[in-house]
Amino acid sequence: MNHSGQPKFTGSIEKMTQGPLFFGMALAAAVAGLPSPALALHVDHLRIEHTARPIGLDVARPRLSWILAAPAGARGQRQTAYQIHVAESVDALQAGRGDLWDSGRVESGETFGVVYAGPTLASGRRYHWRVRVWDAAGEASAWSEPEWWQMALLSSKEWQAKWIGADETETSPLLRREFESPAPVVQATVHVYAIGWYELRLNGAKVGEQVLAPLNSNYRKALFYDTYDITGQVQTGRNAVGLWLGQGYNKDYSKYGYRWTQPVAGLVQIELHFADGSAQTIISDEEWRSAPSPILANQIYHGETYDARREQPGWDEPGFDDLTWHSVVRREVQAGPLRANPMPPIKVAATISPVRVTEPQPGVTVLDFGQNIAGWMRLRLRGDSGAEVVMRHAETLDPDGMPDTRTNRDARATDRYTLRGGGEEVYEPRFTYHGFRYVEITGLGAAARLMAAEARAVHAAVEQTGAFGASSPLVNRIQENFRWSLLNNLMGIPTDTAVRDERTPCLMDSLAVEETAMHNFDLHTTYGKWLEDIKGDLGMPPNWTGDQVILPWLLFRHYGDRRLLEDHFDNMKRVTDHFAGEAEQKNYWADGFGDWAAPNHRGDYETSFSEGEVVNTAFFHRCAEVTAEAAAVLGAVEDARRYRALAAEIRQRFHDRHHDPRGPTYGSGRQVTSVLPLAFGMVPPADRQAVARALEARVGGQDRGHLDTGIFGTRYLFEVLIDHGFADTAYGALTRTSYPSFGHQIVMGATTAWEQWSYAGGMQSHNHAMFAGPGVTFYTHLAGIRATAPGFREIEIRPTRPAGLMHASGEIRTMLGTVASAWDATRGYVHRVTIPVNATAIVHVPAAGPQEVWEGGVPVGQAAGVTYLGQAGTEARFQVGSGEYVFSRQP
Ligand code: RAM
Repeated sequence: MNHSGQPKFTGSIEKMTQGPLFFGMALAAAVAGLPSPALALHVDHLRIEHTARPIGLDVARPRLSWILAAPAGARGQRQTAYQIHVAESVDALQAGRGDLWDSGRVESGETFGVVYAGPTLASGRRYHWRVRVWDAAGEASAWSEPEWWQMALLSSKEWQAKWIGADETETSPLLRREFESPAPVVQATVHVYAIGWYELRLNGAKVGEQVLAPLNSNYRKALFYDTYDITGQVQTGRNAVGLWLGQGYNKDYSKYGYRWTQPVAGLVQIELHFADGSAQTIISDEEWRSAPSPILANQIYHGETYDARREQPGWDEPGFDDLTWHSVVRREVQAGPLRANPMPPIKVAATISPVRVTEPQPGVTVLDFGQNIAGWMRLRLRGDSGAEVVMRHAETLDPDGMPDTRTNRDARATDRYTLRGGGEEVYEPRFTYHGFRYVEITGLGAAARLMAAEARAVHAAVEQTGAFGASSPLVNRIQENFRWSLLNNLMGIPTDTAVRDERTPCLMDSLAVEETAMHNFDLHTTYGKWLEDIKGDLGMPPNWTGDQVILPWLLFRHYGDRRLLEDHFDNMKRVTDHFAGEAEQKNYWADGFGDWAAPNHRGDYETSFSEGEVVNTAFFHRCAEVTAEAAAVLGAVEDARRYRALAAEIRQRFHDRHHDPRGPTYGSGRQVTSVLPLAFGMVPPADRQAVARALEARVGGQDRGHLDTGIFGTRYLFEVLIDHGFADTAYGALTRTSYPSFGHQIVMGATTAWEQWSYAGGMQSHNHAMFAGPGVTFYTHLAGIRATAPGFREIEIRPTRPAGLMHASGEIRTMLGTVASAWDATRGYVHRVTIPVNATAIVHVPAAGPQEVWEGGVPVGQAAGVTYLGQAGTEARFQVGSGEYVFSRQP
């Protein structure tokens, strides 16, 4: 746990020792060898379709992006033109040729969303590219370092591989074949997909670092296959490829999830390329052989049973005798088309040692890993052949120190390992995962000695792009808990919980936290894939189904992704129209989940519903507004008008039906009934302040300074209060330590966000992401970083300074580069701000006028590149361009 108050990258424990990653990037770039040290921009962070060096890209007209860094001290820098070279070899690039595509000099400030416009890209081909730019003064940068990408199989016809499996009674079969590589390969690639989970092996080693692959997805729509570069692993002469299959999201997975009904099967296609230009393809087919594996049972919820005595050493190496193995079974698979996986795969992100080991009962060892995670344990053992060790996972302990598995519900979360004997053995499961902090191990003793135990935290390997820290250890721990719950629930889909027998696609849970997630992690491609999964599902009310309307808009705002908005626009309209069509008949979804999981002492399903109609009407309104905004961006004038009119109608109806002028409140007057109308602009402007005051009175009075909200009220409560001048009340509720509050959870030992405010109940996981919604407010309001134009091209830096908070800092790596804001009021007021090249910002400084403000050690009037814009109440506003700034109040 780190309470230093500085931004810390804690999503991965292994990275925890690193300091802030992004401050000083410009400086580093300046040192990293600019040819003309004085002024030129530095081009870095080249991405294609938002991905670094994708090995399997199946976008026909991919989009390119880069990030610019200005030399230290430079201000107001921007790009005025760019040039892109794409070539079929690095040598061509280095010889100065974009032999496939040379964009020529393009007068443009665009650094992302630049569409490749060269000749048609070919399947499996690797392309090399580089960029240079011209800055505001017309100075050319050096060319960037060369980067590359590789295309996937662009048409399903190019898949020659056949679906193969084993006898249906095999829970986790091994499949293998050998092949010959007649000459050294210059490029070797493998594409793989499986029904169930797979581990791919080549010549005795695992291919890639992925676990729990392939991704869970809406299988009716798309199967996302993985591609690996195996150039270094293929040897001239004999090779062996092995495919190990597990059950994954099979028929025993929740009926609310995307699941398979067919038995496990795999699809493998290896492409070898040789120096003479020839190629060879090896596929999964009847030539493969199969056998049972040491995994005797595996199930996503219940765990894995592994008998190491049944290992077949060498099965994935050439020369292994597979005479006793069986022929594989050909399978016919009816499912959506195969597509290249666009999102970061699932990996082991951290390896954690136990912080405490106890023996609450004789023969029972309990490990505490100090952090609630999703994943499994890795054991090192020595002992006798046939001895069995059993691991039971839990989030909590009972008063006697034994695992309390109540929150697992029907997930048995138990892994069993039978020792091979004769030396050290290492085991970690492959085809299951658990949500846990504690593990009970039984079976240890003379016959099975534990040499080491580590927890392996597993999630989609998203990049960390945000950091937040403040002077309050409690707020920092809340931030930490939010991050962990988000990561623990980021697999192929955002899941509800990693713990019990669910882990399903809950659009409502995701909707409540997507902005927080995007401020902390790079979710561009992950959410793009998620939108493909959920597009067109119309079964639920707006606060669930509305995710597919609102998320494209959030992605457009955060990443400036216009193509995604275009791609989803028709669906956004369709879903909003669908809501309009069913609103009356469904009584405005009065029975919907509403402000799900507001404080309720029982913490169970029946008592978790609240304020269905208010919440769903608010989200219906939000969908109409967002659709109108998207229409305006895309130039669909008539649609913009129509959805604005719909939003106005919804507001009117909402007002007529729910407004109580005496409050002034809406409906029951519970917090969420004011929070959402204020957050979503449903309150007539003239009434806003009065409604906010009534909300503040409710929080401070009847609710004794506590929140009284479920996932949506909690998402917006704090920022609505802050935006209306009640920062102290907001901060008070945020930092309460009595029930119901995040602080209460933390006092009770929480290292992740919980499903309910109460500790125990009928439906109470301690590892749910859905309450992490206020995390975005840490960035937007406490650190004060807000995008006022899509993709952070325009930024407002306007921190809130509630009583009791002495400093706060946030950094976000945006499409343009790092935005940072760190203020400190411990002595006077100092505010450090970093604005990336190509962006402009308005910075608010608490001062009665510019005469009170200094920047960079001089009166602000003398500071380069800072323009006073006027006062906003007690704050002076300044316009700045890119660069680093240090504002302070007159010393
Ligand atoms: C449970 C989930 C989730 C919620 C639904 C309604 O199944 O855990 O959090 O979205 O209920």
